[in-house]
Amino acid sequence: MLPRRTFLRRAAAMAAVLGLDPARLLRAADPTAAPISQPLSSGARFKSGHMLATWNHGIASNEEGWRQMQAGGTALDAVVEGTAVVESDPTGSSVGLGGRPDRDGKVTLDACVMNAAGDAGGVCFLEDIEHPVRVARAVMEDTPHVLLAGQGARDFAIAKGFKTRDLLTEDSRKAWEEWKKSAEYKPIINIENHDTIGMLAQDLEGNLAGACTTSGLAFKLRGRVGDSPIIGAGLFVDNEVGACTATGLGEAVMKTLGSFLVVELMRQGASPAEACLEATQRIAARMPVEDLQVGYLAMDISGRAGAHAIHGGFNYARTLGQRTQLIDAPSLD
Ligand code: SD4
Repeated sequence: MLPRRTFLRRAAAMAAVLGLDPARLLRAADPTAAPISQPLSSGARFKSGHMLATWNHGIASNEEGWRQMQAGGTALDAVVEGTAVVESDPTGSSVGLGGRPDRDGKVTLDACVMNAAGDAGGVCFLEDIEHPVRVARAVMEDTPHVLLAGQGARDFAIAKGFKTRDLLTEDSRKAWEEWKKSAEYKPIINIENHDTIGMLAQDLEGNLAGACTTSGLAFKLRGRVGDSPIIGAGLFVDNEVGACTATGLGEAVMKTLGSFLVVELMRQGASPAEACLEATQRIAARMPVEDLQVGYLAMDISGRAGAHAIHGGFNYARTLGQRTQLIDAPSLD
């Protein structure tokens, strides 16, 4: 007998060839199959608190997220305040304060959030505000829009009471001066530059939320925006299925709409690990990947987690109830 997932995939492919509605074919062929819009993979909704956050700094994010949930906060509170901790850490060289500047020496920030209702907010090319993730939340909650950019995002943040500050630390300024000596425009790709925080949470009610925040590629062309504030690319949350976030070279993630892809694969029955693997393979099939890194991190509503990267070196923090582990993601290498 075919494994259920293989059966479902083949049935869907067959439906496409025959020009049929795959959901109807699945129901006709397998009376136990859920409609295609329902999660096929999951069991019961997990309700004990589950958080995933990219890279080593994810531990600090999850600790704050756990505090938020213990105090009655939602998954959204957990991811916003969890990632805000990393935004304030001056040692993180690709998030918030201390983030590496663009090639003109300016720190420009990208972030987005998504909640269990499917609401979304983001900011991109934002300057002088330490917590873009909180501004992204305000865009979601207090405007009819999804994404504010540049000066407009900065004006909005100030109107909302956010204070401005210089985000270029001495360390970042020195790194920029060193980079300028090479006199050749080349952004540093993420294999070494590891701090973008993508965080996913499922709260004690079983609801999902996600946040992603970054200063993007070091020494990028001024005005460049990556995947991190783009819903579906750097982050996607569907409270009926699961959530995914991305880290790495944003251009590769945007061209394949990676986080949306991972959630849709989970909807069709893939586990978080299988979906992340397939999304990295999708990139590798379309472009040379020797010099680029992308990592995907995902959870589903039944409490399963998974990750996959193009190259080794991507890790993430997982908190399940009170237990936190730092886990190395598998890679295509
Ligand atoms: C970007 N995806 O701006 C971000 C960078 C990143 O860890 O993830 N760094 O392309």
